[in-house]
Amino acid sequence: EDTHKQKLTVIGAPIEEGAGRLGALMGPAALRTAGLIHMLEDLGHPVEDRGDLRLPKTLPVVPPVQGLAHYIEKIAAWSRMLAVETYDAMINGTFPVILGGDHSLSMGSIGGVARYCEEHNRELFVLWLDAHSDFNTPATSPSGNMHGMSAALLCREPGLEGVFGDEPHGFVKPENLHLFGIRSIDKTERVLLRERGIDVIDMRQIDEFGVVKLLRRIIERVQKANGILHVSFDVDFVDPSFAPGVGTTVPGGATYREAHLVMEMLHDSGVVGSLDVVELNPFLDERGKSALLLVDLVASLFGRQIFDKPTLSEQSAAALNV
Ligand code: Z70
Ligand code: MN
Ligand code: MN
Ligand code: MN
Repeated sequence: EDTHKQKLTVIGAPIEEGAGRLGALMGPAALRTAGLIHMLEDLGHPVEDRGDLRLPKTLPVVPPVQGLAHYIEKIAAWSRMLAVETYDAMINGTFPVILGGDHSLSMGSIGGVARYCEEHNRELFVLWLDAHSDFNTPATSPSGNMHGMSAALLCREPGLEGVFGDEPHGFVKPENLHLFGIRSIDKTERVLLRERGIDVIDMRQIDEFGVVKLLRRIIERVQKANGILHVSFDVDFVDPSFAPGVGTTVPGGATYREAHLVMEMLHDSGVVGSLDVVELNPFLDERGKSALLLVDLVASLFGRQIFDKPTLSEQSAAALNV
């Protein structure tokens, strides 16, 4: 989980059926065009690029759900495939980086990471950087779009068992899920989040306390448990003025510097073991702006610094009383 020069397995997941509009399919291609792989190598990480995965010709049969879950057969196929890929990457001692693709892919990517953690007795924590809480089920979802259901599935909410069927995957303990940057929650979704006691760090809290204090608390939890932190980065975590290339823009997101600071702190923490980069929609982007920002943010997560000293010296910190 040390993000310092660890070997990375990059997996492209061109999936868009989980989102309400088309275009996220082009996400992996845009991230590659923006220089993601070269950036990772320049930072000193050996990279195994598995390329972009493709759906199998035959999709799994999924029993009908109660409610709405569009394209569940395709989402199920992707989930099963991705869970195998991230599990294998971790078994091989590498750090899986999944390039989306819409956020439904996290059912699979985290499903595989969680399976690894369960089998190796490691406590899994998830940091969900997003404007949305993605905690709908087919019964509560107003849209039926499955990218709004991935966090719920991972926390064992009922109604989505057919996604994995009998295929191997793990779960996330609801108390280990940290939603961060949230500013859009559906009515029934809110009820579910409260009932399950999910940690929802919304933009109001970020305004009031700042990302540093709020994120430190999460990082310290993971460190104390000697856990592994999966980071699921939805582009709409960032304010649309900096990252317009997303299907659903929600104003009032993280600033350019807040987003970088989060990634820089995550790097320094040494606890991150896997990463999703999701919801980039190059069709809606402005001259590659969002793709380029994402590459820079991922660079911060993997150790790029503005200057040698990432934090204040002890002396300066004492002088500033921080
Ligand atoms: C809404 C739903 C969502 C992302 C939109 C929106 C979900 N809560 N997630 N864009 N990334 O349809 O469930
Ligand atoms: Mn999302
Ligand atoms: Mn979102
Ligand atoms: Mn199952």
